[in-house]
Amino acid sequence: MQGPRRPTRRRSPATLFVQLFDRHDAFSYYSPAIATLAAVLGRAGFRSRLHAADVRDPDRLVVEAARRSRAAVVAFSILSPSWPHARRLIRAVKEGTRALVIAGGPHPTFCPEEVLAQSPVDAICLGEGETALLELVRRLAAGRRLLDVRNFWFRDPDGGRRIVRNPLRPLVADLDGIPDQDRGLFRRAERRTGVPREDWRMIVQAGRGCLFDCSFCANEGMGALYGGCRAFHRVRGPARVVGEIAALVRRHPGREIYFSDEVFPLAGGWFAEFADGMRRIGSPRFSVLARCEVITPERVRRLREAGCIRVAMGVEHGNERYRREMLGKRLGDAVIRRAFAAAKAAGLLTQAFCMVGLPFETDELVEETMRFLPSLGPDATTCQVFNPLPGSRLHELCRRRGLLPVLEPDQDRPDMLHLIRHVSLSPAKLAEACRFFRIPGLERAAAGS
Ligand code: B12
Ligand code: SF4
Repeated sequence: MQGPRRPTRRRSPATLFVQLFDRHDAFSYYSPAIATLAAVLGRAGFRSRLHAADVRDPDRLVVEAARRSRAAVVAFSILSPSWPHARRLIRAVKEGTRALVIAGGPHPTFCPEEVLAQSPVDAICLGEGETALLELVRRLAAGRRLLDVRNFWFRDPDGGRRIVRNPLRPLVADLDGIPDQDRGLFRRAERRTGVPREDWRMIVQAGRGCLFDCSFCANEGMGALYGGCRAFHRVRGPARVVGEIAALVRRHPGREIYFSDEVFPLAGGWFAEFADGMRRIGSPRFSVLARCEVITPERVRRLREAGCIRVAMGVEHGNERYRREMLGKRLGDAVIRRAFAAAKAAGLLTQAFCMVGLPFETDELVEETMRFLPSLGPDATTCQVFNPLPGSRLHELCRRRGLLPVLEPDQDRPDMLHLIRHVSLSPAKLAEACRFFRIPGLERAAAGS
């Protein structure tokens, strides 16, 4: 490859990870992917640094960070909503440094051609990154050829149009072999940006993937890469998960652990072993995400005993038929009501997720969501304006039906908001729903969509 400096014998090449975030968005900032990849590199003796790039920061800050850290590799982890922001920064780093610029995460995985066409990135990583990135950095340190590292697609090093598309390597078979996240990497960045997001560093995962196939979610796209959602879905050993939590709780006593598994494994022997382990370490506070179908009075009782204080469940929409047919969520109103009632009866706080501004939604359908969600009596409701996610069936539907937002380079939205075109929903109703569900900062944008 052209560009990166040859590493010296004494110092291994440093990787500067770039975390894209929006300090006004509560969902932003901490990336378990970066913390995991940095831990893998660290265990092998390679240094990592972090630059937290707020959407409003001037581009030169990332260039200065790359120069300051003498990074041989500048690595972006990109979710689709932050792609417009990422590609600007990639361009700046390519123009301002000689580092090898790479990108991974859901967006490069689902839109590899677009990422290569719309930015001067040197290489992108598709799918899981642990072993691929480690091999890339090892080869760079040894001054060896990079172009055939599996999972990576490389831009032609001779500056031509050719792309080297390497095949995927197998999935990590044993998640327990992956080291715990390097959460300390985020500490310095937090000080610099002044964003106190200590809590977000408590994200733990029991596993990867999910066995359902909702049409708005990228889970199916990830499964498709690896021969199906079943193959992609893996869980860590319960003892390993409890061990990570015990270490976190020792360091940050009293803080809440967030399981980010989209469907926490509540059934069978896995959960029984996990719950025993959690009780042994004093049942530290944690929260989970769950599907309503798997909630039973017995399971939520055991969850509560294990230390769980909150369960969040995706309701998504107030109209059962729309939920089933458009969103691919075969979940009846009665099942949802039972799940919320059972969780409350067990003494858990409940959180409901839903969306507005969905494809072909009407004012009446949005009103149904505004009626149904409060009727469940959740302790919190998190509503989002629908974002068509590459990797999901609904993104494909929006593309085919001409509903995708057109984002020209000069229209990059700093707020990472990508509203689709609506054919049957009035801007006034969308704005009203944003006010109703207190979606910060979005009602003005929705009214103008
Ligand atoms: C934890 C999580 C979060 C966390 C952390 C977000 C973050 N910045 O990482 C929080 C709660 C903050 C969050 C927020 C959001 N999230 Co989220 N989140 C997840 C979740 C549940 C797990 C991701 C994770 O950490 N996995 C563990 C790590 C180790 O694996 P990984 O992320 O898959 O990364 C691997 C590879 O992708 C690769 N990789 C990743 N980055 C890089 C970089 C390099 C250089 C390389 C080589 C490799 C590489 O290697 C990693 C290890 O194998 C996934 C769902 C899922 N099951 O994947 C959704 C998911 C990533 N989120 C998603 C979305 C859309 C969001 C939000 C936009 C939601 C919203 N509307 O507000 C926000 C965006 C916030 C932001 N701008 O960062 C989508 C992304 C889809 C897409 N096409 O981009 C997903 C896939 C869920 C979905 N519904 O489809 N999220
Ligand atoms: S939305 Fe949740 S339950 Fe549905 S497919 Fe995605 S991860 Fe699975």
